[in-house]
Amino acid sequence: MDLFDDLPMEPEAVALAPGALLLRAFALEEAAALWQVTEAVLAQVALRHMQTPGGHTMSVATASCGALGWVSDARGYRYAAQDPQSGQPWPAMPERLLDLARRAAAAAGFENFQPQACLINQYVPGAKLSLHQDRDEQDLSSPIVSLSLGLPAVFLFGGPERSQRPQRHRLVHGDVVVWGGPTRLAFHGVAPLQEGEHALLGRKRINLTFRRVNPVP
Ligand code: MD3
Ligand code: FE
Repeated sequence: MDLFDDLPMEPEAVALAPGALLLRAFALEEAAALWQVTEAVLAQVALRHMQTPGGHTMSVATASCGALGWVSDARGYRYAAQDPQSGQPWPAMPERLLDLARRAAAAAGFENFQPQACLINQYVPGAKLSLHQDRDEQDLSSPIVSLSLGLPAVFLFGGPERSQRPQRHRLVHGDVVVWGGPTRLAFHGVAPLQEGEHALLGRKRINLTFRRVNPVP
């Protein structure tokens, strides 16, 4: 139980590392509206537990919106224009989400961020994301913008080497992080989600990541 969860939070920017900026409470005032449009997306596309190339089933459930979506199966990780489960294009990225991602990127010094994919990760208590790098995008000059909604999580933030012991950072409802520059290829993950009940989302955490996949022409 967090005794301070109901107090209004001042937006605050914390540099986690060169190129990684935690914008605490950046989206807090509009979080309910952002969750509403996310739920509308999730009415159009199924969350699913992807298979990793190594044959494991992810504990995190995933879906995408935008021109491209992230897919993992026995063949590997990649971005695809269609949902392999439905054969249909992914739902459009809601303007409201795109606008949030663009404002956050700009606040971190990345003007004119043009994400092609929004990956939606759903965590229920116990779900985790093992340490990994995000290297399926060809455009490494654009940042990744992440928005946390619902239950808090402990984000693990390592270095360029998997062996480096990660820093731990608590991410809560309404927090936004912009990952760019030197940290774009850092190892990172999420510790197993703790049990809890969020006033708006219930017993889960949703993380949205906005990604540019192909270089901007
Ligand atoms: C740091 N998601 O989907 S978001 C992922 O909370 C992923 O669901 C986590 O890692 C989540 O790939 C973390 C924050 C994040 C996203 C991408 C990064 C941090 C990053 C790329 C490089 C370094
Ligand atoms: Fe990642």
